[in-house]
Amino acid sequence: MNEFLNRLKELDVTGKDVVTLYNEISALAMEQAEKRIAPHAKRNAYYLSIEYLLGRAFFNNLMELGVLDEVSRILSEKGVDIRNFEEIEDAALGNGGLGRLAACFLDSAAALGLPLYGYGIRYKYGLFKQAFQDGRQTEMPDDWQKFGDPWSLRREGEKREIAFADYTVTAVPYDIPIIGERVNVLRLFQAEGSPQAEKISEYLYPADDTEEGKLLRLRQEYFFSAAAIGELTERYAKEHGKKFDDFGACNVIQLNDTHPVIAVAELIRVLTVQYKVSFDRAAAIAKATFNYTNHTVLPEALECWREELVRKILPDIADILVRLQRMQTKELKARGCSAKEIADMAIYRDGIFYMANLAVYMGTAVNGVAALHTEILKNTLFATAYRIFPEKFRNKTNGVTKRRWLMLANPELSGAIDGVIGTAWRDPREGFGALKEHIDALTDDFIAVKETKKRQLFDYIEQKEGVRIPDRFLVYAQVKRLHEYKRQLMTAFAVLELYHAIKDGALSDFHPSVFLFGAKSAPSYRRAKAIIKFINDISALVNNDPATKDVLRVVFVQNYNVSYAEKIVAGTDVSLQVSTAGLEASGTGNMKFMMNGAVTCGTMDGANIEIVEHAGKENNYIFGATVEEIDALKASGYDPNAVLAQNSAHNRAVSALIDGTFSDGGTGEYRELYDALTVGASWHAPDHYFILHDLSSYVHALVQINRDYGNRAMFARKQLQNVANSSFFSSDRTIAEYAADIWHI
Ligand code: 26V
Repeated sequence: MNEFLNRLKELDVTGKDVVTLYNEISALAMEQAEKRIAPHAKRNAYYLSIEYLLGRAFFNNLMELGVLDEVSRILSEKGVDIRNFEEIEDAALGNGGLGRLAACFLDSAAALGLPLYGYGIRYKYGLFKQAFQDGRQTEMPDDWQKFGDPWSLRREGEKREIAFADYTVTAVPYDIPIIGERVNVLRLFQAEGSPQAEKISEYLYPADDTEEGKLLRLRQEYFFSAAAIGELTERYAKEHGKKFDDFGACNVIQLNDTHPVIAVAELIRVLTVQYKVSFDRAAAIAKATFNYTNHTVLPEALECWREELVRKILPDIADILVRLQRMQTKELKARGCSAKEIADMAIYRDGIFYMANLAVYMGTAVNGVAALHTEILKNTLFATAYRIFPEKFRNKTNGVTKRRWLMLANPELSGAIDGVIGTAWRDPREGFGALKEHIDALTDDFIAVKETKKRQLFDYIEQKEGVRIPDRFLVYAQVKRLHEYKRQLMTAFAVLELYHAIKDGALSDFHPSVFLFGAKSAPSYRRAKAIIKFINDISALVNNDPATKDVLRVVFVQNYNVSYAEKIVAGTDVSLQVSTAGLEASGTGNMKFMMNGAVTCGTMDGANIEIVEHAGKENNYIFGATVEEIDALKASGYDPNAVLAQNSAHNRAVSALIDGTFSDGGTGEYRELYDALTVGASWHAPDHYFILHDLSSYVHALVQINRDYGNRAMFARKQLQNVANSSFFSSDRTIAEYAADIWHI
C-alpha cells in the first residue's frame, strides 16, 4: 500500500473538481485491489442475486485497504476535505433488504477469507431517484455511471452469448473487487449487441404489468443466470474434463430468492445439450449444487411463470421444467405422497411454473432468514415439502456487516468501544460482547457520541431537505421499503395521536421528538404512494403548528438510500420495526440500528424476536399481536370497525384521511386508504395488516419510551445493552454459518 500512498502524495490536485479527483484516486486504489484478486479455490461458492445494494465504494474500499485515515490526512494537506467525496452518490442496483444483504454477505466472506463470488446484472439505471413534489413521490432515472465507474473492470475477453428463441445477446462481465482478508469479485453482466439486447440490463425491476414487461423480467433472470452457469460449466470442463462427476463438489450455488431459480434448469440444459450428460445425471448434479434462500412469505413476491411465456423465448427451459415436474411426481409417488401433497409441491401445474417449489425440490438446503421466518416456512408456506424433506430445511438468521454499519458509519462509537475493550473486536472472527461488563463505564461517552451523531444527522437533513431539527430532540426512525405490511401508515396514525394529545394538553411532559421516515414506493403501487403523501401532509401540519413545533416534528427524507441510512442509523434513538407479525422475514435495518445503540420499538416479528432475546426485553419495547394472536384473530373474525367505534383517539387519527384535514388533490387515494381499513380492498379483508388492532399498544410504547428517555443515563444503558449484544447480528457470524453448514467452503 506504500506504493499507493506515495503516488497519492505525488498527485497534483490543483484545479481538479471532485469527480476528477474521485476517479483518479479510486483508480490508484483499484490498481492495488486488482493485484490482490484471489485465484479461485478448489471449491467455491457463488451467490446469484438480482439485486446488489453496495452503497458507496470509495470510503469502504479505502477502509478495507487500511488507508482511509492516511488518505484523509494526505488529502487535507493538499487542501482537499475527504468528505467532499460524499457528493459522489452510490450505485443503487437494488431495492431493499434483499440487495443490501447480498452486499453485506460479500463483504463478510471477503473479510473471512472465504471464496464467495457474486453474480448479477449491471443495470444502466439503478433504483429511481426519489423527490417529493407537493408531498408526492416523483421518480427520476438514476444515471449512476455519470460520475464514471472506477470500481469496475470490464472483462472484454470473457464475454459470452446468451441465446433466446428470438435473438441472442452478449453478456459482458464487469468485475467489482470485494476487498477483505481475501479479495473476491462481484461479477455483473451487461447486455450488449443490439438495442433490444441492451434493454435487458437497462432497468432494475422494469414495470411488469404488461406482457412485454413480464417477458423482459424473465429475460433478465435468465440472462444473468445463464451467463453464470455458462462460466461455471466452461471452467469446470477446462479443469476437470467433461464428465462433470465432481461439479457439485467444486461449485456450490446459493439462489438469493426465486429470481435466479431458472439457473437450475439452465445447468441441466447445458449439461445435457452441450456435454451430453444424461438428464437424470444432470438433475442429480444440479441437486448437489444448488441451495435456496427464501426472503418473503408474501405470495405476490414468489416468482411464477406462465408456461406459454417461458416457451416463447426459452423453449428448452420449458421442456426441462416440465420434465422436472414428472421426475418429482414419480419420486413423490414412490414415497407414497397423496395427490394433494403432489399438487402442493408442484413445479408445473395448470400451465404455470412455480419457481419456489422448483428451488425447494432441487435445492440441497432451503433456508429462511430469521428463526421465526424459518418456522413459518416449515409450518405454512413449504409445510408439505418440510414433511417429506425435513433434512433440507434450516435457519440462517441474517446479519449486517459491522465494517460498514458500525466502523464506517460510526467511527465515534467504534472509538469509544476501543477505549473500553481494545480493538480486537474489529476482527471478523471477534465480537464485542465484552462490552456487557462495561456498560456503566461507557454510558457518558455513549451519550456524548449519540449527541454528535445526531448533530451530524440533523446537519445532513438540513442540507438535503431544508429543514432544521432542533438539537436534543429524541429521534424515532422508520426507514425501509414502503409497503403496507411494514405499516408506515400505523406510525402515521400514532404520530397524529401524539399530535392531538399534545395539542389537547394531555401530554404536557412529552420530550421533544422527531419522527423520521425514509422509503421509496414501487412506482405503480398506488396505496404506498398515498401513504407517502399522507405522511408528508402530517409533516406539514405538525411542523408548522406553533402549538406543537417545539415538541414534535415529522420529517420524511427524500431518496432514502444506503448513504442516508449510514447517517440515520448512527443518529437514531428508537428504531421502529412494526410489521404485522409473521410478515417481515427478518429485517436488517433493525440490526443496523441496534448496533448503533437504538432501542427497538417493534412487534414480535422477523429478527426482532432474536434481537430482544439477545439484548433483553427490558431494554426494548415490544408491542402488538404475536403471530399466534394474529392467527387467532383471523380465525375468530377480526373487526377493525369495532376498534374505531370504541377508541375515539384512533377514530380521530384515522378520520384525518377523510374528514377534510388533508387533501389528496381529488384523486380519491385517501378514501381508498380509509376503505382498505374499514371495508377491505384488493380481495383483502378490512385492515388486512391489523393496524387498528396494534395501534393502541403502539402509542403506549411510544409514550413509554418518551418517558423513559427522561432518565437519559438509564435510557443510554438500555441503548448500550443493545450495542453490546449485537455481535450475533454481524453478517460475519451469518456467513460463517452458511460456510460451515451449507457451502462447506
Ligand atoms: C417484493 C415484492 C415485489 C412485488 C410486490 C410485493 C413485494 C413484496 C416484497 C418483495 C421483496 C421480496 C424479497 C425481499 O426483499 N425480502 C426482504 O429480504 C430481507 C433480507 O433477507 C429481509 O430482511 C426482509 O425482511 C425481507 O422483506
